Amino acid sequence: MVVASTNPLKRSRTKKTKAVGVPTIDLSLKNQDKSTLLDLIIEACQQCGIFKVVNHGISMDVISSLEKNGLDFFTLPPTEKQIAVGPTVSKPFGYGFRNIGNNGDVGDLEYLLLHANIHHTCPPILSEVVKDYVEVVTDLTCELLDLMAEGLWISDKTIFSRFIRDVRSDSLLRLNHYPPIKNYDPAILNGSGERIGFGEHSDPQILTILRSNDVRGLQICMPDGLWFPVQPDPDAFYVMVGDALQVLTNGRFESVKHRAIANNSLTKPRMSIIFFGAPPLNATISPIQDMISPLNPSLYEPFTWLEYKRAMNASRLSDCRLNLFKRRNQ
Ligand code: GA4
Repeated sequence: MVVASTNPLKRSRTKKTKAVGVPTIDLSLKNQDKSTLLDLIIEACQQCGIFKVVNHGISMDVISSLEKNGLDFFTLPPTEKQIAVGPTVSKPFGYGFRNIGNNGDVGDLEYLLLHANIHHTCPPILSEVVKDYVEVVTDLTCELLDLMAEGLWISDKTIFSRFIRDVRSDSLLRLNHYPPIKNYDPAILNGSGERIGFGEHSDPQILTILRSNDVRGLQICMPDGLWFPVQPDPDAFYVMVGDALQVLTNGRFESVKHRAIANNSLTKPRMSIIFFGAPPLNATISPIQDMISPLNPSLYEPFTWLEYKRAMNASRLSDCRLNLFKRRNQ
């Protein structure tokens, strides 16, 4: 919902309205009132860095098949999960449990991290359903990025989506499985005593497309630092601006800090399926020309996606990696 008001989720420098909660974008508007759709998308990206997409056109069969096969995978005994992944898959890809990244982050979850374009990172028992899902979610990501470019009045409408369409794109797919509560592990309580499923962070990539079952857990950080719970909606996708899109738009869009609270259900697992649309490793990321002017000089030094990944892999989840690439002389 976007309303005229005085506070929450404010991010833009120039906006007269401010968003409350997570805006919903009805993608079917593209056939009826495209200019309203473009305005709503830009408003959502500028003010919140997150929106929910309904009427996205992705078949529920493709989503349910991946969800079912994913849940079956996580139900396997631990040794069989490793066997199903196969011996050739190496970190960070494959099956993970509790440990996130290389630098001591932990959460109450298990996961599969797959490369969207390097097929051997996917357990063979999931490869068909993953392939189908990646195909449709890539199309949705690119459609949204093209709408963003158009809404920003950028003449080259595929300037963002070309990174994702590139066959060398470093896009990822992640299945996060948050088990129902069994016992409390004190190591996963954060400083405020909350049980954490996946700690606070912004996504490093260009665009994130998240779908979860109907178990709650996702939260976004408001400008005042408070956490706002995002209602689960299995029929919709949540779209989040990533760090690379923040740089490409020269800070006009801001990546959204989010986290997942550990599952509070006694019986039902939470499962999220997350696509991270990323550039190829050798792509240079810097503010695009249309976003730079004497009044809006470039805020970031150019970097390659590989350099950004190195910075990520050396950091903790909650670190702000973009600070490393901010221009200092302004
Ligand atoms: C957050 C977004 C994606 O899940 C991810 C994560 C990655 C990982 O799990 O290996 C990172 C994290 C994520 C950013 C900082 C580093 C790297 C864990 C971590 C502590 C796959 C990604 O691309 O960056």
